[in-house]
Amino acid sequence: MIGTLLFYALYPLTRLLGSWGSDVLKKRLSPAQVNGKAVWDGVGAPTRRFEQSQTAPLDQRLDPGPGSSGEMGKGMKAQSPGKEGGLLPDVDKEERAAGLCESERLLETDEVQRAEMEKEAETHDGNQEDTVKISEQDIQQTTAQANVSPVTGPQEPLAYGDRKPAEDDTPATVCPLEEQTTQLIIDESNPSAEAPAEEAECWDTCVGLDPDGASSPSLALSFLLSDGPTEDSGFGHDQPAWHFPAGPGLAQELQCPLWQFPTMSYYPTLKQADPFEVTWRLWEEVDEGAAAAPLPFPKVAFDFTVMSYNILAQDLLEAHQELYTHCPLEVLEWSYRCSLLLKEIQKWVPDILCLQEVQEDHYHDQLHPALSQMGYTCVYKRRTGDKTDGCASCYRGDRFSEISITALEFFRPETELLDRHNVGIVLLLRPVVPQGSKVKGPPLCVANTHLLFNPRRGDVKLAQLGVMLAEMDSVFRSCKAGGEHCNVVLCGDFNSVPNAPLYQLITTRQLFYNGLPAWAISGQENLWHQTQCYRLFAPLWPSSLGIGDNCQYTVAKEMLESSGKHQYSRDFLLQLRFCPAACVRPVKLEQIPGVTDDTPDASKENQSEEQRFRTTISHRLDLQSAYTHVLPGSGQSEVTTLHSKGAATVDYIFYSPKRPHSDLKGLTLLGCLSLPSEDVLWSINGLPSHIFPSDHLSLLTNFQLLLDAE
Ligand code: KL2
Repeated sequence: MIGTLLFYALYPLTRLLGSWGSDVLKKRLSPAQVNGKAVWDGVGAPTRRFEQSQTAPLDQRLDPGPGSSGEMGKGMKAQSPGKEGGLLPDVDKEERAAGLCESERLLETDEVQRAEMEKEAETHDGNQEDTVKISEQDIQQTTAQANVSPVTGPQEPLAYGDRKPAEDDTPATVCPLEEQTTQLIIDESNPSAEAPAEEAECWDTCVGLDPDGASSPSLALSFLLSDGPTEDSGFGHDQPAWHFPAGPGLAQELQCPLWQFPTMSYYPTLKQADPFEVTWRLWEEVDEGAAAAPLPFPKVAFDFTVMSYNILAQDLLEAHQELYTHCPLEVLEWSYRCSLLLKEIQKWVPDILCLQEVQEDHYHDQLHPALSQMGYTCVYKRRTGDKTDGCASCYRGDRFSEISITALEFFRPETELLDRHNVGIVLLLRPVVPQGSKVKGPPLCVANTHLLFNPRRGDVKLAQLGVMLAEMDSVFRSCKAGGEHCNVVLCGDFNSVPNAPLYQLITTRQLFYNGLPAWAISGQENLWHQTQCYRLFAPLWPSSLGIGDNCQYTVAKEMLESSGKHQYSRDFLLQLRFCPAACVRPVKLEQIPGVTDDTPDASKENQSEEQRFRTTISHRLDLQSAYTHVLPGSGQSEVTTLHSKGAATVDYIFYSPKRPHSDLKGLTLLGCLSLPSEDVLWSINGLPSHIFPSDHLSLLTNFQLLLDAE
């Protein structure tokens, strides 16, 4: 600690003195040389060392090189102790400070001793090689670490364990890695072997850097620092996991000092560390396919992947900053998050991509252009109201063609319950089968939504889901009418936890909701202690919505849209005939013969309310979740979203599964990208992070669809 403080206090001083001293020296002395080339002597512009093969004859290496090196050679002679005795102590000091190698010092002798020196230098040749070998060791270490640890810059993710770059890490103190790399390439041409420790130190202290960066670009920086996501295109068969290379200390390596005290180093000595990888998300195969009964006729499989991802709209992030206090500021910047996000999409290249919280300007400015370039066709639907985000559903044009698109708005001014501005998109796609193939892919309905967040308004969420399911059902039925079976995928952020009533409606097709507290529908919060709470009673939504309690359109959608003013259907009003309010005759009601003179007959009231109103909602789509929501082994809950206030699963990919004996109907789940537990996510600093760009994780599944091969 004290040493470090001393270092900070003395280092600038020594640099100042050093630079002053060097100016003085430069006027009188030429820089030290090795192999006929100037070497950096601790001050001034550094130059490259060991450019030529260390096995080249010494005299060749001692030949003055082109340009100034000849002059330097002469200058070097002037440094001989005999001629510049007065400067000797300074030179020695400078040498020590620069930590010049033994071989260099040998070269700094009188010309008279040259022949002798040549001989001696030859004996030191091995040492030079050793020096290089050490440098190679360091190189390997450096490159290994560079390979396992991403760059500290804002565009690259940092792996867990890496030091966050200090805010005052100015470029001046950071060693340009490309230059370092160049040095490494040069040195790599030499065979390596073990070398004494002092030689290693010598290399460390003597190594020079090309000031111009005029170095071989043959080893790209991006290669050294590249991480999995950028390199691996195509769906992760080569690398079926979410690999985050990690390793100790690249950040420290990047702090390559221009000079350091031989005996005291601010920078910890590097320990040889084997590179290691940390895998946060694994691709998990699902054995569903094996369980499926073999079909008696030839079939063709069409595999496709689906990603659902709430990407966290920047405006929402800024509106709820209190949720992200655990995050370093740079991971909250849109430019940083956007680049991570695109890398993630590029890594997995899902065939279908359902995004939520897509901010409109970001969609138009960055996401849509980038996704189009990746081969996606996209449909965007912004939320109604003031919020600037919405949903985007994209599909790869080479895998699917479009049959129809429906953008849904859940806000219905005529329906009190549907007064929130959430939206959804329903696509009807057809798989693209290889050209010349006789088979026709069956249609696939892909629905994407982001339901209302408000944990207390489960009633609104249910109604929004009802609208979504009705549209999907309509698409399903129109396919059926055309003689085709439509497979279904429903994904998005449902703002409801697994097995809560809303989830149960989706997966069990039915929900008895009468009397349920509204907060219980989504399960986000437990407000059971509240004495007063809003409860759900039948009917949940009015018939004027045009959607029955079976989540099907009751009237043709077109009719409903054209008859905008139509409020209550006859059937709905008939249900109200004998309700308690209707049986009480208003005191001031004018009596009109044949119209208001008939008092409601209470004897007809024997029909209970439950009989008159169905207290359940249901739907007809066969849906199940691709994820199980618990981690195998530990049994811990999977988490799809996490921020300062909590973590939960609220994102899902539901699909219509292939049932036994269902011929070609249904999808087979082949695999999922695993989700972590909350503990694991907090161990990597929560969300968003240098690894994951949103406060949600992406969900990724692989499905198989069978086509008749006839
Ligand atoms: O939970 V979310 O985040 O699925 O990631 O969906 C909503 C919330 C999103 C869209 O409305 O905005 C977030 N407290 C915390 N988060 C909120 C709040 C709130 N009061 N309101 C909206 N969101």
